[in-house]
Amino acid sequence: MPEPSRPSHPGPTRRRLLQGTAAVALTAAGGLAARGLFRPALAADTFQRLAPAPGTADIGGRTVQTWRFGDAVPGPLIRAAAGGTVWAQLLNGLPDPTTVHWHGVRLANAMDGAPITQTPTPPGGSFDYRFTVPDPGTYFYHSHYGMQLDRGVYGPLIVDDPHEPLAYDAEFVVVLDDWIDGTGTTPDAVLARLHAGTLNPPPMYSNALGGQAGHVVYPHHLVNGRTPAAPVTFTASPGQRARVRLINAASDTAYRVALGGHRLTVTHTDGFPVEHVTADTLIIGMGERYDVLVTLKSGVHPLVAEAEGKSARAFALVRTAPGTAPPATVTVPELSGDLLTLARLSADPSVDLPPRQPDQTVRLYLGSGPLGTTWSLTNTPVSPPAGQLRIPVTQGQRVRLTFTNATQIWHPVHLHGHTYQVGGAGTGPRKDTVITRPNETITVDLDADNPGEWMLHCHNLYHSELGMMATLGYGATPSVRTAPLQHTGH
Ligand SMILES: [Cu+2]
Repeated sequence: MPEPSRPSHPGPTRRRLLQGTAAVALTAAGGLAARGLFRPALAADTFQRLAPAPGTADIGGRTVQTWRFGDAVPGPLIRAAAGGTVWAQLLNGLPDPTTVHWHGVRLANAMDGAPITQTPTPPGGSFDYRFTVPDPGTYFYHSHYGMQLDRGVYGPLIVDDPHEPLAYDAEFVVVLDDWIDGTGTTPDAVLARLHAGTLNPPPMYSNALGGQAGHVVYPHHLVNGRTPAAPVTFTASPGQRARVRLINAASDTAYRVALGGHRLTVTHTDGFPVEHVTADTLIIGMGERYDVLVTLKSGVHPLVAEAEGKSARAFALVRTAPGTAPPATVTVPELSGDLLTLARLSADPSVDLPPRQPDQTVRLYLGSGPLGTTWSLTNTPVSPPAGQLRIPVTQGQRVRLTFTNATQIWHPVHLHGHTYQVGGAGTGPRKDTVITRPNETITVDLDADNPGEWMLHCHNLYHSELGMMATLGYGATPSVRTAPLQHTGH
């Protein structure tokens, strides 16, 4: 089992949570918003029934046929307190097998919902996920089977800190997604074309990630399941401080996020606190999360998430006063303002890894086959080995991984069950998903303290399904049942 929860010492910039009450409201539009002085839910344990099934979803302006949890996209908000237990009962109503992965959570290996550590639950079958959530933060859950994530099989997961050091009045949970399912094609059909080399090469729009932006031209980009045609509205009062929890649940799109007329104070990434830094805008890759604080001005403000390098946008509104809402096409100067970079982020000292030299360094290379029809994550820059790479580690080791991107497109590299520190102990942020740009090498350190077999993969779902994945496993050989990783063709 994982170590107990990390200590949460309030830093000098933190304030005790003010006393008060809050009502977490699910708006009619499907948005997740809070009103009034915010106090996190402190129920230690939570139960949720998750019943993924085919059906329709109203994404704002159009209804699509898709696969999703419940009757809406995203799935239900699951909320627990750190140290508590999440019990989620999966009832598979899909025509394919499925699993539920708890992205970013340092949980017991058997509960990870990866198809390598559990037999995917067949159609009509059920599976009980029951695990402790040790670390507070912003997470999400999603199917880890085939292309189901890029349909709509995902939802937000918030782990509250019983000793929350931040003070804020409102909370907005903002789930971003690129949407193509039910619009005349499916993610599986797009994947098949990418694999066959018949997908048009991605346009090379200028973007801050370098190289190609993504492969898929999505007809819609969503905030909490809504297109810009019928956006979610988050409500609060002027002068209130809102905590915005940003989750990128997309499969092939990074978003550049800004709130018109406001600066963002970045407090967390991937659930873990960072030393506070302000910026006008930030880029969030697939699988990443950012928490930001904003002190809200009076008015109706555009919350925009530009699809980086794709000339499209997701859009929502933040309303603190009566008035006319800005159109979805409104110019937001912050988008071209002060952009947060990874180099500006450092972990809050309370979550720094202890100083230590790595016991083992593993150099990894992100590569691609001809025309991007296959993708790889290997330990050699040439002639990828046959089969999937398994990285053996020993419990108690400090492990250093380097990711060298030898492709023309960026990759968000995600490790299950662990939160590494970018740049090594005492330097960058703690993260479980890190953007690696073309020709860039990113170094991360982790403590091998959670035994099992864990997936390490690109969180571009098209890349991971076409081979850009490996496993990090404890011991010389797998100690648990493992299965082939790929499920293309479903
Ligand atoms: Cu990738």
